[in-house]
Amino acid sequence: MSEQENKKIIFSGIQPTGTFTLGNYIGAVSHWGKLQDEYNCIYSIVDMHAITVRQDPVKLRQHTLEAYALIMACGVDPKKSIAFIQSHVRTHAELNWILACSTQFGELSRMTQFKDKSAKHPDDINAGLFTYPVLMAADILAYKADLVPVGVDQKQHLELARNVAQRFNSKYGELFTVPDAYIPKVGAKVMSLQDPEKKMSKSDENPNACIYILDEPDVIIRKFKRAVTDSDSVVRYAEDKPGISNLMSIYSVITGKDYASIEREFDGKGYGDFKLAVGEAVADHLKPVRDEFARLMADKAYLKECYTAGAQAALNISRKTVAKAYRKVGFVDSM
Ligand code: AQP
Repeated sequence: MSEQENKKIIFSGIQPTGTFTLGNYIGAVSHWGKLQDEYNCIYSIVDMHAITVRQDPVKLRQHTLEAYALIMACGVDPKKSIAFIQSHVRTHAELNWILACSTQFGELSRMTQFKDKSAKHPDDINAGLFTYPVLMAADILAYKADLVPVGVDQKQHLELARNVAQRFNSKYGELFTVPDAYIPKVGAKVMSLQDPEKKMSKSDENPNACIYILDEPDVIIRKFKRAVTDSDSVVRYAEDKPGISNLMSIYSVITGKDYASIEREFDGKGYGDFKLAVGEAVADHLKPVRDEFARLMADKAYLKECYTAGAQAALNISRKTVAKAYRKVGFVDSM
């Protein structure tokens, strides 16, 4: 990343908990590349967040490398942005502790992701799952990010990061930038293809519920054909048609067409034609991502070079913030 002081800073992260879904792509990662010229962008594969849910260590290592290659395949250029793996940069864990001491138990208890994930993993409601939003605040505040591109599901965590930043600043004096969410207008919450009341999630146990961005074209088309819709057969965006509305928002983001022109395009045609069109459009759109991913994964040495340089650049920025935070809370200088 070139040091351009006048540009705003963007931070965003993604967990290496599996291959990215179309939800991760449309809601977050597809925007990352486009933001690189206008902003100073910092992107992270947040492996420390991933272990709040039990992971197979071998798979986590593999998914982390793949996630790094995937963000590049989706448009992140490590020469324009800082792109790194979270556990490589010690300052995230250091700042996490400082911020944890400015976060209230009550506010963490209100986080819906904690409630959802504890219900999903009742045998492993660990402290890390509870304090996940504090680490996320550290990720963002360490770089004094102005903007955080996220899907709607992360809005509550971002609000908490804002509160923690403000609380720290008023207790100890100005240090952190209070970040704003950067939420896409369409596609901020892509829903499951099998249960359109639920968001599409990497870790969904039903593979038909998600489009993974590395799925083969025939798999993508088949999953869209099986998508749950309603008993009506009119392609129309409406609150009482969550399945069709979800497919319409996906089609709209991928093709750039608005809802009115999609309704005209499929006027008099059934759901079958529409689902096929969505499947084909998504499969075509993702082809270059799949090709670039395969090319990058074949060159592990280059990936390593990129994530090593990214971690060094991230550390250079964030250690200054952590050093200031340590001073402000009253820790004695170590050297
Ligand atoms: N369905 C979605 N629609 C729009 N945006 C989404 N995001 C996630 N799901 C959708 C956005 O993707 C970014 C990275 O998310 P993450 O991996 O850090 O965590 P997550 O939100 O918990 O994503 P998943 O896919 O649901 O992962 P698992 O299954 O492991 O919990 C975020 O910006 C998020 O808003």
